Amino acid sequence: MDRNQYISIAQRLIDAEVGKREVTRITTEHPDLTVDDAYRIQEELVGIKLGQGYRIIGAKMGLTNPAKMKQMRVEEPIYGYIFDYMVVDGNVLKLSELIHPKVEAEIAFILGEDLEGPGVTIEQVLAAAEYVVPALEMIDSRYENFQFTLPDVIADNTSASRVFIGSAMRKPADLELDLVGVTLAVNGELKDLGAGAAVLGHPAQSVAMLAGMLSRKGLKLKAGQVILTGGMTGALMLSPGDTVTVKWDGLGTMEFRVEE
Ligand code: OOG
Ligand code: MG
Repeated sequence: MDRNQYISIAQRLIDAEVGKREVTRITTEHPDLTVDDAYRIQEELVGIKLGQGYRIIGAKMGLTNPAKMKQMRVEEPIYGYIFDYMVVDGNVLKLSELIHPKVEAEIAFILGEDLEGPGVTIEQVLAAAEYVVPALEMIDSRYENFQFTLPDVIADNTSASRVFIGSAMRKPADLELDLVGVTLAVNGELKDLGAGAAVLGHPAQSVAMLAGMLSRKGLKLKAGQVILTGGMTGALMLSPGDTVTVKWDGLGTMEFRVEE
């Protein structure tokens, strides 16, 4: 594959996002697409968005949860980028802006210092992190029926779409992040639950691994960035009228309403 092909696939995925319509997954047309190709497409997609004036505010890890890896039938974590326009202000999610979003409960880090891999440890992540915050990630695959292979979802910026960032800011040393439990309820009914340990054994391990993956590209995580570590729960489909309530140990409660 050459750069022009990467760019045209990236543009197709951006058009799907902006036009709010599903597209056929790339591997239907390109069955030999590799993970490396996929990150090259993702880089072009990120470049196009930066060229449109959007800003990267951080990064996300995905498929860090064994339940999720099974649900999506893949074997290794993946990363993508979070842009400024993805952050939702307030407590309403508008379905009309998206394709077929699902919600995940996550733990996020706000970095106070740069983090450069390889070989980053959990302790180094905790030391570099200024705050830990709760976050709700809305993933919205641009592919038909939310179905994809690993390279497809990497190219699609790992389904990144929207995020609610919680207001509880805690110092990492004040929490045992692997033991933090979370419950996710819709209209008062418990739908899923999880714990920090579901994220690669410890959410900070996810950031450490991300720093390692970025270092292979000569990149690093930067002070001020927010890093979503991956779903502690499965991903839950949303319907108009839903009220989603998520409670974390030590990180408070977040709630939002889903509208048409
Ligand atoms: C890929 C993104 C998964 C997570 O936290 O595991 C993800 C997807 O399932 O669409 O964000
Ligand atoms: Mg996620």
